[in-house]
Amino acid sequence: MRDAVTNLIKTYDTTGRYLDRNAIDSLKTYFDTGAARIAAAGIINSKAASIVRQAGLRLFDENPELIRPGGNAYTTRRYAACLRDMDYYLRYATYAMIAADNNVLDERVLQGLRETYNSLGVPIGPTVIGIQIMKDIVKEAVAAAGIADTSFVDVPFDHLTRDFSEQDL
Ligand SMILES: CCC1=C(C)/C(=C/C2=NC(=C\c3[nH]c(/C=C4\NC(=O)[C@H](C)[C@H]4CC)c(C)c3CCC(=O)O)/C(CCC(=O)O)=C2C)NC1=O
Repeated sequence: MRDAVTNLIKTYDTTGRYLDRNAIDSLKTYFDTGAARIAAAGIINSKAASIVRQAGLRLFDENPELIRPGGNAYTTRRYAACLRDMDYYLRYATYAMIAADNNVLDERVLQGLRETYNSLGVPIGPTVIGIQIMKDIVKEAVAAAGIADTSFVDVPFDHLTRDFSEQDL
């Protein structure tokens, strides 16, 4: 698992360099957005269950075939598994957002996931939509808390969906 700072230090240490202007600039960006990242994590923590529930409702409202007989989220067990997956994505996206590095997503979430989904017939397209809905809900909540630039919220969610989409050839 990596974060923005350890990652940068590793890069510079490999070549034995002091932290130059580029390093200082990227560190500055990281620390300048630190308070906003922490505030966003606090908001997600206090609303996580409701974010997941709301995103699920919106997803199934837009894709009702998922919860009909033959749909992958049909039956209580699979419906619950789907929301549990959404909860994983939200929690790990929060970790990545705090670390300002997507490595935790690659290592703990995405590795082998596509194979699992394919073998269980879990559809990737609606999963991507569900992740994007959660992103939108989080961004609204963060903006409502007075944080003007919420672009840092996009990064981990977009990483998850990009990885899913790229592999879904
Ligand atoms: C922390 C990292 C991590 C992830 C990401 C993870 C995902 C994950 N989701 C699974 C199943 C599942 N995932 C879904 C999800 C969905 N079905 C839909 O139609 C929707 C589009 C979608 C919800 C958005 C469903 C329904 C299952 C159960 C499938 C089955 O057992 O038939 C499984 C198979 C084993 C199980 O049921 O627990 C895994 C491993 N597990 C992990 O440890």
